Amino acid sequence: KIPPVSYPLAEEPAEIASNISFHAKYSPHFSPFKFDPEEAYFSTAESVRDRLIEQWNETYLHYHKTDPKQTYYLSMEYLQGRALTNAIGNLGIGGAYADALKKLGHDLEEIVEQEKDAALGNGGLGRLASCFLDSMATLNLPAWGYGLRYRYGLFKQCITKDGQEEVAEDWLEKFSPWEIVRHDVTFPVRFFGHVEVNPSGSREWIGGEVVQALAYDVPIPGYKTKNTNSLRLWEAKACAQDFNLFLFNDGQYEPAGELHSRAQQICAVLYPGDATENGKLLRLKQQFFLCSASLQDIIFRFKERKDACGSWQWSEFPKKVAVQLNDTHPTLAIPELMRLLMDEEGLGWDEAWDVTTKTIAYTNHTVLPEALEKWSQSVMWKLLPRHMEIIDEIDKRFMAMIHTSRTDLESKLTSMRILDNSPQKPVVRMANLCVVSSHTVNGVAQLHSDILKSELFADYVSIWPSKFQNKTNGITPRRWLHFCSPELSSIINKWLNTDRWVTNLDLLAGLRKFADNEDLQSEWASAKMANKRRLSQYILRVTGVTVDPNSLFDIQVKRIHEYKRQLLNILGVIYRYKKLKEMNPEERRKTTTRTVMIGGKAFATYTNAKRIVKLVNDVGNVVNTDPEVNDYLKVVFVPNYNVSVAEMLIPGSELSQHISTAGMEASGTSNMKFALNGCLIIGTLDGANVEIREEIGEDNFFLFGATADEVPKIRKDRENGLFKPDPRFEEAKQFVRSGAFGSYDYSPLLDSLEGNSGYGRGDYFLVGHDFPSYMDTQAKVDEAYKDRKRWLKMSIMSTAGSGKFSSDRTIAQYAKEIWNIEECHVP
Ligand code: DL6
Repeated sequence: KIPPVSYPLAEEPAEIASNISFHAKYSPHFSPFKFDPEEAYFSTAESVRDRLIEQWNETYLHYHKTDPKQTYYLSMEYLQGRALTNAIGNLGIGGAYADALKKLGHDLEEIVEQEKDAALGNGGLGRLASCFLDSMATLNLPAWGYGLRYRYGLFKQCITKDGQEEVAEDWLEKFSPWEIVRHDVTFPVRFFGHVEVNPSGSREWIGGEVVQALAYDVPIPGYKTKNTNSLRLWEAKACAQDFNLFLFNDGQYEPAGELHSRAQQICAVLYPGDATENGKLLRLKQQFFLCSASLQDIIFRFKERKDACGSWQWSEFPKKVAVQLNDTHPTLAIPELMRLLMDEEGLGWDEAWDVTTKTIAYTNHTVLPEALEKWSQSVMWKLLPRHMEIIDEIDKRFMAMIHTSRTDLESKLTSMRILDNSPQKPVVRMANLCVVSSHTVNGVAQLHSDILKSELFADYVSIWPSKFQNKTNGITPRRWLHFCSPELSSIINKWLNTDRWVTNLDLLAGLRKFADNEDLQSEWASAKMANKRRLSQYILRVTGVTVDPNSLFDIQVKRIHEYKRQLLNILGVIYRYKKLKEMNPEERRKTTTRTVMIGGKAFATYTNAKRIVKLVNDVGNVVNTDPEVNDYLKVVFVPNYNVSVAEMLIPGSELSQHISTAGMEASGTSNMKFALNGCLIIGTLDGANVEIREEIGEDNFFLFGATADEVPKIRKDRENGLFKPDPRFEEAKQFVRSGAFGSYDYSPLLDSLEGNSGYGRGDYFLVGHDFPSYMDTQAKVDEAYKDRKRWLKMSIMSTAGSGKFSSDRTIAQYAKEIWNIEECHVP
């Protein structure tokens, strides 16, 4: 036991200032003689971490003592963003810290800006995982996040004259004050090798190479509660004995450290390119590394707690452990749990299968065929021979079940099987493995879950009808309103006469009755204007473009993808620009002035997405420097979109675009963040838009475009030559082809919108089909914006209708309907 420590964790600003100074003086990371904003950030963060550690230790002990059932969320991605504002906000000490820093000659807002985003994810899926962690802690749920500690997370996007350039982002350049390295928590993880049969008949995976998984814990505080959970991130390390001193002393430096450098590669990069065989192998290694280390840890904890109470049985495991797979990336948890139970713990197949299927649940986040993971069987046999034996056996038993009890499905078996043995490319279908082996499968918005049941997983539904659920996504109201827009948050407190909406978002509905109130509208407008001014300054700083805070701020920020249709947005802007140029000054003055902001990263090898980034930048360069038009339209590409940039953009937004081809966006979560901040949505009936529109009311949502049901027929008609393009669409494309935005050859991008059929041709994403209704709806937006009272009412109604989209609601549903866990409040 550690003896008592005399280091008071203070409440008063003067004492907090002394805590911060303590770290500035004694931190081994910096000179004790200077205290610039960066050093002030690190010492502030370290002083906050002290508090988190206190709560985190108490939480661990409480869970250990009470031994509740716990959830383990396995995710290859977390987009945590910055932690300081969130931590002091959740601890309820933001004001005291601001005052303490003032005493030390610093400004909290400036200090917060020093922190680098932890970007260990790509987009919505990773940010969802981070919102879930916040809600799990806030709801006092005994839960852990497990992930990987990538050395380089998501790349930094630089915009050059050629478009997007990717640069490695070193979030650990100095160090992260939020993680606690756990030298006491390590597990071996094996790759390659072979399987041997022991005299007893049991199977053993041996040989190959073994790396150590070392835990780094990031405390996750709940809002105004002592419960502080853990995000455990694994790093791969080789052992000292793997360093070949003999070779090193012989001058063979690289071979001497080969195993070390191979271990380091595992967590070097988030989503290493997988075009090469090496790249594929590395990704698979990452996935297995996460699954194996996490399950060994989970089993260790289960046994430790059980052993302390006397005799126990493995059938109790699912009563203490719920494992949630965040998409198929951690699918290998299934065969790894089977292996650990059978080969290490000595269970038979049936018992191990029973435990595994009662423990594991799977969330699907996409229906896009290219995103449904399939791993080459030969790569899997090489890297994970024992797991392939297990997967093969699961596949055989599934087939046997169909042959004996569901002969009506035999004709579907080829596509339902886990193994696709087609001779050209035998693969393992990870989604099928998840569906067969999980007790619950869920989609992330009602429409998406319906599509899973009626299309992607329809054949399985007839076998296991109750396995399939919907859990509409949500976002944490703390980060996405309370902390990122303090002005709007205070207005809501005032009009609702409570701040309880921060943990009970349904209370926002109470704003509805004031939506017409002129006083509220005027306060609302000033808060929005303050946020727009702040955003304008940011835009000027990062792009050099001056934007008018009185213009309509129209924002689309998300990963760049053809199905998300940033191309529809920019073609609409191009048409608007052309019309503005054709108008006389009097006509121009009557238009609604807009600032269109588009941001997002394109995957490094996704050529059409990168062309879209370039096009938006080229359009911006022309429009923003055109003196005839630039008082009425500005086009800004916001570089390096990430969580902290979102926290600046979303509060300042008035219109945001969620315009994916219907049926293709599983949910979307930025739509929820924008609506919560009183931003109106122009969108298709896709993903969670459907539910957002239901909640905030049809009159407050600018709807356009084909519905998911209509899409197949529209594509078919087009194949049959029945598509008649709108003249406005043709004019916009022609304008780009004419070279109006420079000499770059956009024809491959525009050609994808021509022709009759095919993915990547024939306008698969229906930009042309939806263009006219999009433009007509944009004209309605322009009209609505001119009516200030109406717009403000719609804005208030958007916030008021956002209660459903709290991740607290989503997580409460997971806890009750999938995990069967209960709150375990640290007293
Ligand atoms: O569920 C979180 C998020 C959804 O909001 C998005 O609609 C969905 O595209 C995303 N899915 C993924 C999965 N991989 N892919 N592609 O990122 O999940």
